[in-house]
Amino acid sequence: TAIERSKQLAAWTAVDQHIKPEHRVIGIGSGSTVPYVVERIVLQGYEANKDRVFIPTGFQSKELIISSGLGLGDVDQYPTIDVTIDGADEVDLELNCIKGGGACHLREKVLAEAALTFILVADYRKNVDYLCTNFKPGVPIEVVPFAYAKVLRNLHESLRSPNATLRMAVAKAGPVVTDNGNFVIDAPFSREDMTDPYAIMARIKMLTGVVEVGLFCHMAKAAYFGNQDGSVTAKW
Ligand code: DER
Repeated sequence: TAIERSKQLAAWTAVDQHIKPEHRVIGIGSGSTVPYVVERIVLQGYEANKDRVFIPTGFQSKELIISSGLGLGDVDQYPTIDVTIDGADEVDLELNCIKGGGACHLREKVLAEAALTFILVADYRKNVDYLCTNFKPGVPIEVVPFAYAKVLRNLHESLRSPNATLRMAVAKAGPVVTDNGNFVIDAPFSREDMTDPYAIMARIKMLTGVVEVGLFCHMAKAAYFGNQDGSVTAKW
């Protein structure tokens, strides 16, 4: 499909532009765009990858690294990463992004922060001027189960997100449970609130019980979007 092709375009361009032969520790994100990143890395060949370690951002990412035959590393062993490439749910004009559509944003943010270079790859739907434009569920927030109802109330009553909801699972009764054993709240915000996503992120982060917020502000060095016409848009 056009969307899958645009994901592949973005991913291949990012790998070609930002993974250098001397890079030994590479962070691998989560979602449906990142498999095209790994596809391009594998295409570089055994020789190029034999001394490299690839750090996962969760269960799906770890399985992708293993099934692709790439060397698996752990962020405990490699707390400094040369480059992390990850997907995004939306990216605004300043490269702030919403992440967590796949409920992986805690470990993703750890690897984004541990990376000397953090790169985003996405299809054209994610390329927006302001966050919460297309991505209607809003900002994913990982919370400890004990505190989810309290955090929901805080969002409804104090943080202008009256439609915030606990993310319910589809193939499992009850809420989504993250790789870290926590719940996820999705909190939509207005365009005006998303003119300063950092301020919103900081206020959410201070709510007791919040583990991590799916707003990655001032972290990405560049973002690549595949377009429907086969071109690639780069933002940096
Ligand atoms: O959950 C995540 O953070 C993913 O990276 C998500 O933001 C992007 O997923 P996609 O590549 O399947 O659109």
